[in-house]
Amino acid sequence: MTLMSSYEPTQIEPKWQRRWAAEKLYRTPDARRGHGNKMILVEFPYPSGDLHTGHWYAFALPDMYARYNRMRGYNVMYPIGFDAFGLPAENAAIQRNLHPEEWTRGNIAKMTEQLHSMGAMFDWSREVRTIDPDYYRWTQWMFNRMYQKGLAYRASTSVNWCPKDRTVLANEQVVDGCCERCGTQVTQKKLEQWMMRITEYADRLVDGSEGLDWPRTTRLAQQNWIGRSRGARIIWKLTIPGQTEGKIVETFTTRPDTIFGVTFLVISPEKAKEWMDAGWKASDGVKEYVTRSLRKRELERLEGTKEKTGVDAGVDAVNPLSGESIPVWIADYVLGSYGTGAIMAVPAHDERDREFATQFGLPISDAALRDADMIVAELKKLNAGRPETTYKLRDWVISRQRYWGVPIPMVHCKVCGYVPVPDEDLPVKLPPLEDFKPTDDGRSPLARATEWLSTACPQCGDPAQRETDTMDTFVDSSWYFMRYADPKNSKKFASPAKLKRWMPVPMYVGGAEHNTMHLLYSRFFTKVLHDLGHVTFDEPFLARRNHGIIMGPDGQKMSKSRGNVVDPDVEVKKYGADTVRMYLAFMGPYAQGGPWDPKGITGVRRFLVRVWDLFQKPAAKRADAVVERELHAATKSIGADLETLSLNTTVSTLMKLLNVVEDRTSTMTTAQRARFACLLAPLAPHLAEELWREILKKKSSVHTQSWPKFDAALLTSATARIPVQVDGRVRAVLEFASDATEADVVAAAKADANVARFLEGREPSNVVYLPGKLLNLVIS
Ligand code: ANZ
Ligand code: ZN
Repeated sequence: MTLMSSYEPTQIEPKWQRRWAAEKLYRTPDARRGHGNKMILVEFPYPSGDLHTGHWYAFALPDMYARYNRMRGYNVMYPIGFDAFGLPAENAAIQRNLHPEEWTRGNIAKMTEQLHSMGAMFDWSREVRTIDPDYYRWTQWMFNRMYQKGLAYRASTSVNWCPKDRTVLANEQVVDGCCERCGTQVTQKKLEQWMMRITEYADRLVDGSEGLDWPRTTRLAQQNWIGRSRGARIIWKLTIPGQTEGKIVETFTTRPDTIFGVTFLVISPEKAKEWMDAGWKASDGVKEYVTRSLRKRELERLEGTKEKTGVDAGVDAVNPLSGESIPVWIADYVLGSYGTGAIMAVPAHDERDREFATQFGLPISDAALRDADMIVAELKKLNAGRPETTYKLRDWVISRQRYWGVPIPMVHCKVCGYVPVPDEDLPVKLPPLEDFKPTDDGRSPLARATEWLSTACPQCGDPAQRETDTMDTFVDSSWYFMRYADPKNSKKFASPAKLKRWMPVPMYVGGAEHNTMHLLYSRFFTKVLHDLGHVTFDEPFLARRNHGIIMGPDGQKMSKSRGNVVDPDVEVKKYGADTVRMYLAFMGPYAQGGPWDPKGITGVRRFLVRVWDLFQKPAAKRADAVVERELHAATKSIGADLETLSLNTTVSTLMKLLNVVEDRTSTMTTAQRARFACLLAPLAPHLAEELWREILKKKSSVHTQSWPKFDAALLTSATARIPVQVDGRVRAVLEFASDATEADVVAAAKADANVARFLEGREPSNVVYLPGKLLNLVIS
């Protein structure tokens, strides 16, 4: 009698984590003969200080996919790193009276330890941290390449300004008019900023997204964000009282076919202001209206429910095709920043125009629609218009007036203007600064690093000053995945040979919140590097899958104030990492996420205990046919489900398999156990390894095994057609239930008339039976 030990993940798991590290089991070579490379990418975490269930969901589940791919024969890289610059770290540091560097590095250390408890196949030797000068040197180098090509430039623009964080925000970081980070209402401010010319890539970013294996919602989100509209620009001659002839206004429309239904034009308050600045003598009413509307935020102006406001400009325009004279109005439902900042109003076809016309008693015309192409051709002939495409996308403002970021590698010289820091002088290291807090005047705190600040102009040698703005952290994360291919390279951001081996990324798993910014910026960077000849691909991520969000047990977003936070460290202590992993997989479709269910996790834990107990029993001598068929079926369906990240069904399939085993024989042959351990390996890597090496006494890791093969013929139906031979010659083909035993098959064969004829009453000297496949009765 053997003494049964109990399942103790707290002992098993750290043991294997140490062994795997010592054996360098998850080090990924740049190439492995006969194995294709596959980088399975997850979004590298922001070192907030604590690994939460969301991180587990984001990393432990793709780890199953990564492990499965490895067992399928790929040389899989599952890399990890830290996106470690940025505002939240800086704000947290200010709150705690710490330096951001101290805070960030401490968090990285803590999170690294927590990540180890997950038992994921991360290749830590390739870790990338955006705050390491060895990394951001290349972020700066890329900035310089873009500067050389005019893709990075400086311009004075009206920017989103968060008065609380005292920094510029990208449009993408403004949600409902408020700062995405702190919720404060964002204001507009005119500032000189460094920008990236992403608009130059607008068309390619739209068109390139079509061919990607991405969720449709993600592709649509990008397309909407870029907001390409095809239409026409139309030029209208104006009659302005008291002014000379020759003035015009241009409108942008997506509906040139409606031109005969135009009953008035509307210009934005911004356009009106432009006219006034250029000498237009507007009435007091107009002046008052323009001043008032320019104070409103864009968002308020767009809200459809509010009453429309406007004022007659006292100017007339001439329809270039009908010759009709129509009034020009000023209204703030027309935006200054889109199209030409002026529209032709067609109240018969456009909702907003109709509301406006009704409110102000302007005419509505029922003129027929025309053919859009013909209209545009006619306008072109008259020099009164042309086809035009507009975009909602704006150039990317990358300047931040904050400390904790990559310094923009520029020097300002009184003589030469802005001069890039030469490549050989990179990185421009972030100076250690005691007082790193932001200032109210919008000057970057780096201006206080007086010693660092003054330098010589790289061009003329005169005393000059360094740029004090730092880069938006989205720049840092726009290329990190490439660095994984060659993380230690000091000559290039990555060698072309290694990039070729690993890029583009075949599978990128992450959160839907990155649908626009991060994914769009990474695509932009990749296209730029491609055009400059540094990489051979121009899309970084061939496939993308989004994961859902884990809610608290109450179905609400986890938050400390609600008291519904599930701490993975606590769960791991209670149940073990394998249980937490498998439970997260089990809870529902990966793209959906859902609420944490304390009962659900105990169910998964019970399952693993049963697996453990099963392996404590002696192995069977002979394979049970039903168990065998179920194993084949499970091998097939778990494989197919892992392939598509349908992780919840992989767990239920394993549970079903275990039920069958327990119902039939409560054990398996040694060979069947080995296959079972392999099926378990991606989901519960520690337990599978324990069963594999300690109970089955195998030398090499279960994680380096091949995924078991399944026999499709066994699965096609519940019955099998088995050829029956007598002395190697087929004498009958008989149908059996797939779980028929050898004895069943032999008995039925003997009873078959034709088989009996060849047996001539003799007892076979030997019986060869290949389960479910063939029976040979040997008589001679
Ligand atoms: C005439 C017309 C008739 C229009 C019709 C639409 C429907 P998207 O698709 O978003 O690009 N528009 C143009 N510039 C604008 C601005 N600065 N502020 C507010 N509205 C503006 O929208 C393009 C349409 O939005 C344009 O086509 C214009 O109205 C309006 F039956 O022109 B349309
Ligand atoms: Zn100079």
